[in-house]
Amino acid sequence: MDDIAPLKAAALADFAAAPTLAALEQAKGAYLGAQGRFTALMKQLGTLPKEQKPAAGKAINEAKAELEAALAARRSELELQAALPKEPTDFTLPGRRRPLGRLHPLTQVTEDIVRSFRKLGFVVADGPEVEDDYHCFDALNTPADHPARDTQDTFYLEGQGRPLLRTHTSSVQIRVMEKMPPPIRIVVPGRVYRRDNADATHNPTFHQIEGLYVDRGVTVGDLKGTVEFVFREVLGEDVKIRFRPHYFSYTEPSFEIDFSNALVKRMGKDWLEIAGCGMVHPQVFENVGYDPEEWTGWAFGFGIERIAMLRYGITDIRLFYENDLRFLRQF
Ligand code: 2U9
Repeated sequence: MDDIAPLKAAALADFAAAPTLAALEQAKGAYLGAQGRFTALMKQLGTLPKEQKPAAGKAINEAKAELEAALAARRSELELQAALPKEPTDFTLPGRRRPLGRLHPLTQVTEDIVRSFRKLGFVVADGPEVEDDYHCFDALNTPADHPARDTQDTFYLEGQGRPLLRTHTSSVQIRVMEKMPPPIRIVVPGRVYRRDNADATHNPTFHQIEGLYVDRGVTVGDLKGTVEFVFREVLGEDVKIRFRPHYFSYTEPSFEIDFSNALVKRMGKDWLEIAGCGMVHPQVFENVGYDPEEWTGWAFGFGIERIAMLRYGITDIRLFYENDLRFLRQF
């Protein structure tokens, strides 16, 4: 009986100290194998006087159960250790799999246009899609009786100050000029809303990119050169553009921009209308507190869907919004 406790303690210590599964199996053999020290102790049981056997047998069985439990615990500990990587793992390393998914074609076109304007020193500006009459229309010299302000053409929301969904991103340029003195060189990509009925080329929401350049002595020549540079980058070297006189309330003079390339020719046309632009109206400068005698500037606007449809030869605008993977996977 006196031998059990020290032997058990020695076995538990050896099991706990076994550094590997193999060492553990060896330690197990040393105590519980055929020639093991604990097995030898159990063999002594037969030599004991009859009255001592039950107590000694019980103590030995309890000790043996304890040793087997300790063995099992140490074994699973060592198995877990063996399964772990030998080197510490750096979870910040890039994965080996190719990135899943891709950017929507409208996002790709937007990023290409923005990248091109960045080369010329433009920065991106952003603003709210829920606007007020002032920033969307009044500040842009668009009078109260202008058709754009009709509830048939613009989405008005309920709430204080007659909020509306912006019909163009021009309200962002107004907000930037209200906050910052000239010179200004910004592009504003974003979603806009118009009460157009959905057909193959119109949708109640679409995306625009508009730009604004304000400095001293800015000319229509700067405008034309910039537009030409960007369209060549986005739609190809063979692109030609031309300006046609037009009317916008926020620019004077105003132009529509036509462009031409091999694709347009293949459509059986010489020119395709693609954007609008002009020199910022002096009244708009007055409205934001810029002196129109000191500052001149130009602005342009174009629809991103329209550019993307031309670039990829897409004939139905609704494909952009349906999230059909058979369509999206092609870009
Ligand atoms: C300020 C002053 C002037 C932005 C401009 C256009 C002409 C234009 C259309 C193109 C296709 C909208 O998406 S579309 O339907 N835009 O023709 N946009 S000038 O003029 C501005 C903007 C901001 C402060």
